Amino acid sequence: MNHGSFRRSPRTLLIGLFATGLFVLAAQAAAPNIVLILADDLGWSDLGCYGADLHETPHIDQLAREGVRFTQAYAMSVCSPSRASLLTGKHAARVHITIWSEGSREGPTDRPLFQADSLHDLPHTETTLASRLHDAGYLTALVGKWHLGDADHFPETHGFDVNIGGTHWGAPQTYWWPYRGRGRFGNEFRYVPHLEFGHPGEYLTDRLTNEALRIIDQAGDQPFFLYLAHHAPHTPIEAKAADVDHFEAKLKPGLHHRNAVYAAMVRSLDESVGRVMERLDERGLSRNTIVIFASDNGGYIGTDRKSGQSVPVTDNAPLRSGKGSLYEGGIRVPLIVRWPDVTPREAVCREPVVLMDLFHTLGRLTQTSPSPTLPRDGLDLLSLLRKPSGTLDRDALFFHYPHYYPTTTPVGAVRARDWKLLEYFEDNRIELYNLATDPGEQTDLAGQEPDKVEELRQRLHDWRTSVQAAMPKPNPGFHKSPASP
Ligand SMILES: [Ca+2]
Repeated sequence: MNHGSFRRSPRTLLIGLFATGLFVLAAQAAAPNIVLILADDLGWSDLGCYGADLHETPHIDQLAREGVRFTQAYAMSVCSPSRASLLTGKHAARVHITIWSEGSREGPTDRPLFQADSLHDLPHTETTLASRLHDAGYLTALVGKWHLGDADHFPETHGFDVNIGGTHWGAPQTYWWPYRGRGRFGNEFRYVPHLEFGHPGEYLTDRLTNEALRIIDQAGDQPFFLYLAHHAPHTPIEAKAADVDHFEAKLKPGLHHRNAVYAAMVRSLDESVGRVMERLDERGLSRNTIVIFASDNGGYIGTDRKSGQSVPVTDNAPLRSGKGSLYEGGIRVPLIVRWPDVTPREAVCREPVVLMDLFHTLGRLTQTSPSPTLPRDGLDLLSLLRKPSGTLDRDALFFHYPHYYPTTTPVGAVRARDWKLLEYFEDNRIELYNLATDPGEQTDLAGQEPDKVEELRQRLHDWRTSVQAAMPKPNPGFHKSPASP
């Protein structure tokens, strides 16, 4: 029997391997880099291209002109849940991270409900976008905020080759080097690791940008995933004096935004985006780099009294409320995607999307399928990025915040096309809004639309069951004051 036709000579094998190697190299060279810039607590209307008046964001506005700007992008309502869902492609309720890490340890004991259980650490059973990209040959780097667990769950354990600054803390003690001190967070001695060598007057947003540029410079020919997770403009509200002076001088009655220090923080964030884009240009990488800009939750509408300010940090108008809440001001965020050869220029997309969609969208670059058991809580947005006027095959988006915050009591919500239903868990109160006619959620239609209420409430309950969402429990020690209504 002649096996000759099945046998390869060593020389043929060598040529085959060489060709395969070239193919792999070619594929790697073509793999686009990813720069994901995530702002912390930046509100939906905080950017020039989203209608801000006091704030100035020319570089981010330019990025929007070069790609697609989403007007109805959603996140979770606070930090850690958004970051967990973005990195895993799963809903935060399914991952069981529904409040920021520190908040999971202890909730209020003087309210009608005990908050739901929420994990402090992102479990290692989850597969992150970083691990998938790492396995596909990417250099993966986190620069900035992590907020998904203690040291044994730091970015290095979740697929990141490089971690600069990531800890379990959700905010820096201060934006000024050496980024540490005492007092602001009770007895906690917060610091930002890996930034020990700096100089007095150095500002955190600038420093993180320097570190990000270094990653771009050092990547060489390796495709990279740079997750630049800025702390700005989260509290403490601190900014560079010259910028604060600039915005103080610009303040006048009638402006939507009124906090000059916050405006200055947003300017530094904008400059960071400008510097990253400039460096990509200088290194000839712009044509092969996907740049995404987003925020992790709605703008913070309280005041930062510890920084000596009396005006609210920001205002998400025309949207209602802010960070923590499931009204639009708490969950709708800016999202801009610039993907060369995919996104058209100056495009606006009005289709509702959510940050965890990015996991499924960017995951396609790994050319591997995620585990078949991975729930499809998010969708691949590629078709929408190519044609921003298109729609997605998705009936509804769900939200779950079974915790307290100054803007809310424990609550769940569903958005189905133009309808939005909120269910407050203390008393099962329902509110219903039509976002097409009432984007500010001012007119509760629950009493007028009983059928719609029943339909959406049932969908919300079914969804919670399907993801095994943790719920708050009655507080037996809570007694309503006899004087209260
Ligand atoms: Ca946040």
